[in-house]
Amino acid sequence: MALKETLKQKIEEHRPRTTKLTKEFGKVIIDQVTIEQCIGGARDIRSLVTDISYLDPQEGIRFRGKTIPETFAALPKAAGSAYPTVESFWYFLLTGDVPTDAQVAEVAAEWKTRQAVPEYVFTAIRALPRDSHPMVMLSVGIMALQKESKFAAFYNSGKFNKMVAWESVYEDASDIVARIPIIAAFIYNLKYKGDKQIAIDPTLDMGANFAHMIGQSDQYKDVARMYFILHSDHESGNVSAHTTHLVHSALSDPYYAYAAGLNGLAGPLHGLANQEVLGWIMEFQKKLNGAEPTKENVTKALWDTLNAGQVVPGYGHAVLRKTDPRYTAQREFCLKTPGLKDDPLFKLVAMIFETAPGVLTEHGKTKNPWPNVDAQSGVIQWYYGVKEWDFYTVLFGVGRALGCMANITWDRGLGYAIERPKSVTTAMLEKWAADG
Ligand code: NMX
Ligand code: MLT
Repeated sequence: MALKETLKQKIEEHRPRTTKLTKEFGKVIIDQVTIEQCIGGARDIRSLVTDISYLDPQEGIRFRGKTIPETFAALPKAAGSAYPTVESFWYFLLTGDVPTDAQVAEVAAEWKTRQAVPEYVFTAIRALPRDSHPMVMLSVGIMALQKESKFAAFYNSGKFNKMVAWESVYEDASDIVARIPIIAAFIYNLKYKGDKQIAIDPTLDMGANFAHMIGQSDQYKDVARMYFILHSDHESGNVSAHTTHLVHSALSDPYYAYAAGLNGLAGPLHGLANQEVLGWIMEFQKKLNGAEPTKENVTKALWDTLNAGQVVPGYGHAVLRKTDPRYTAQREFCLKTPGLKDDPLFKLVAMIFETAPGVLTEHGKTKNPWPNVDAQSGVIQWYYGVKEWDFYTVLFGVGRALGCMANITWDRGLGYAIERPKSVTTAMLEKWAADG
């Protein structure tokens, strides 16, 4: 059965569960809210629902119930590779089923029909100053594409129907995931390669084609596949996924919603941290002035950062309380890749891994002194020659599209309401505080 048909069946089977929970058990209490949470970024309040992924503070992410190693092991692999295709992962995220080779081939063929990006999108990006941040370019590219929205067209058709609205979200979502790597590669070549663009190779899967379009080696194909899958989803409360969900809850179409999500991803406490990590390392190396990095000078650099009131990029997390398994997956990729495991930058990042948790624990502020996904990702890009670190968050944004688009397809399928939490005033908090 084709992906959309399978999804239709899954959504229809799932709907009664959501309806029953709302109608029969709607008043069951699953959490309470403290003043600290109200002021402190709604941390840990259980108020979002998704079945696409779940983040356990100790274990890390599970995609559709599978850990990262289980996901990589279960999915059909790209030809000649130990890594799954992004296409197979997309099928899995949307349906929860491990696809057959034939189902993966169908998704790949479908993406080929969706890949072509209209020229006006490139014109809009080219019109920006060349020193605009690549995340601005990506966000503009997605916004420019909005006029293609099938969901917006359906909404404006006069035939809008909540029961089938998810189908046009699925269409937009599939267009976005198929096109975003093409836009990202265009931005890369525009900004860093003198606008020497490389055409799509229609014989390649998404990750391999991205590698080809940014002029990369064969080895980078697996980097792209791994990278996009690892960055795809991190349950629903993170800034990019939550923003996408929130904006789409107003029935803004997937283009508006994901451009908003990308704008959140561009924050230094979120996706921009991967660029900040490389910036931090380069600054550190500059100060070393040719000397060898040691545990002592790394410790000093970490304290200098903390004493300057800055955060150590790539460390800490709002939910995780252990090393991020996405960090571990990338570290293992480095360790098993000849050349990369002996690379000086990898060695330095490994030394930061040995040092930073102790320093952060002694500093005593962060609830999680362990590395997150961003602490390791730049090293791999750097090694393969993608040294333009302000591009790294764009790579995150290509991967995150998979999770955000799968989530809002299900949001519409299950008819989730417009998101509208209630705010209170400081005086109200003070009164509740005084009342105990
Ligand atoms: N370095 C220094 N201080 C930190 C760090 C860090 N890496 N992480 C947290 N803190 C501080 C934080 O600023 C806060 O200080 P204050 O009380 O003065 O406001 C205190 O520790 C408590 O924060 P937490 O409750 O541990 O963390 P929170 O949930 O608020 O924030 C992050 C989570 C991820 C925003 C935070 O750990 C951070 O800023 N990390 C560095 C940036 C980063 O790597 N972000 C990427 C996250 C993953 N991603 O890709 O999105
Ligand atoms: C993410 O992947 O979105 C980050 O780890 C941040 C988060 O989960 O809050």
